[in-house]
Amino acid sequence: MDSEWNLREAFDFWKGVQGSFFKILSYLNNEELGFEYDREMRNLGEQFNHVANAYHWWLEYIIHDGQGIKPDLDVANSVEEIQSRLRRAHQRIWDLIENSTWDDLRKEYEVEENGTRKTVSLMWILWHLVEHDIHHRAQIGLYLKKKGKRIPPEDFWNQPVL
Ligand code: NI
Repeated sequence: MDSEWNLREAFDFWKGVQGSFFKILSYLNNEELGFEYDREMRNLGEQFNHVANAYHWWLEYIIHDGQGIKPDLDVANSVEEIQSRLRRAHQRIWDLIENSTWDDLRKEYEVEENGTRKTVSLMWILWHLVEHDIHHRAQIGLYLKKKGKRIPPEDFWNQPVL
């Protein structure tokens, strides 16, 4: 594709979405990570863990980026450790983006969903992860609202910290 932008610039907005998880965490203590919305949903700490694990799942098992990091099966229960897990997951996706070209976005990967195999492009996977981040960030917002925990809006939305 003929463009003066590189992929990192094109996905730059994502840095803000990722950064907002760090900002939100900076207002939380370890005890608050146990907040629940209801019994059927992950608690607040598990939400953050799940967000980081999604990156590793796609990069390790589908894209095979060669970094050899599996999703963390144990749940980190401290703000600091969750931030460190998120930082590692984010770095991994930016490593991939930095090393990819526009043409690489068309690369195809096989995934299995409910017993059905389907093919998705790298572009699809990247957008899916962006969508996944935003979906869970919104859920996190609901937990915080339910618990009366206030985070300034400017620190909830799209603050790059990396
Ligand atoms: Ni999810």
